[in-house]
Amino acid sequence: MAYETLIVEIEDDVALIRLNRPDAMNALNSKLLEELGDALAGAESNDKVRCIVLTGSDKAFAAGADIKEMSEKSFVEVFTSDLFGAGTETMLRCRKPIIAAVAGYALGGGCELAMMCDFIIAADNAKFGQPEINLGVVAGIGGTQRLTRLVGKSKSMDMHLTGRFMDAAEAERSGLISRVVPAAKLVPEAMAAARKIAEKSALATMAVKEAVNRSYETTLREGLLFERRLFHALFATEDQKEGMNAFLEKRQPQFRDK
Ligand code: CO8
Repeated sequence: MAYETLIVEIEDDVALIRLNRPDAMNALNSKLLEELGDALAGAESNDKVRCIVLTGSDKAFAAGADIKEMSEKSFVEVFTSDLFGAGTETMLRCRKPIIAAVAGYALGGGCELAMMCDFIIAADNAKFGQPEINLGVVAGIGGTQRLTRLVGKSKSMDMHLTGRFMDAAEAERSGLISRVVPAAKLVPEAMAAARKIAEKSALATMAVKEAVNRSYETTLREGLLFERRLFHALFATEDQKEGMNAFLEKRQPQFRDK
């Protein structure tokens, strides 16, 4: 399907979704978020897709919500339309793993979008920030909550209150991202990680997502119980037998998502 604000390619079991508003540093407007929701729903229901990579350009993953689009809106308009709320829901519901591949700016809603993915691989030129304070507002799609959980209160407060940017090295040190790679290798590296995930049993990758995400929502005791039950439940699958037998027989497993 052709989109106005995205380029979507499917290759080797991986959907590569590229944000594509080059004139506006990939700022997130309603159209882009609507199309992103559609592309993610399409990837989720497509049997040929086992993992998703979300990326931008080499200059910007996304420089935030579209300031031009929202600057004149009233409280009633943003409240009643649930501005950006619905557009991001599909991403949170997606059961297939999503990797954010971030080069350049990931600011405001762009940083929040990256944090909504399952993990972030960044180019060495990446810059993360929550500069909404400079616009007289605060983050609105999870920045105060997710950044705080990822990097801790002190650094999160620093980022939100000063509006400063964090480079890739600081982001890796702080736990915001999983790895830093040279800018030219960003998409190949993210695609390689996605292909590796695509080789696993989808039953196990879904279980990983559910269990890790649950750690944000519940107590340690409940989370440990949830994880143990998922572990037990996977013994009802053919893929568990295949995975363990393949190890014992010193061969590669052939998972069938059964
Ligand atoms: N919105 C709209 N247009 C943008 C945005 C944006 N967020 N960011 C950049 N652009 C546009 C610029 O206006 C410019 O367009 P034009 O050429 O037509 O003037 C073009 O992109 C290139 O930008 P610059 O000339 O500014 O490029 P620089 O290299 O000088 O600077 C920066 C790049 C640092 C990224 C700079 O553009 C910048 O600071 N952008 C704004 C960053 C920002 O404040 N982001 C936060 C936005 S608010 C937000 O994300 C809230 C999310 C939660 C909403 C939830 C609602 C419920």
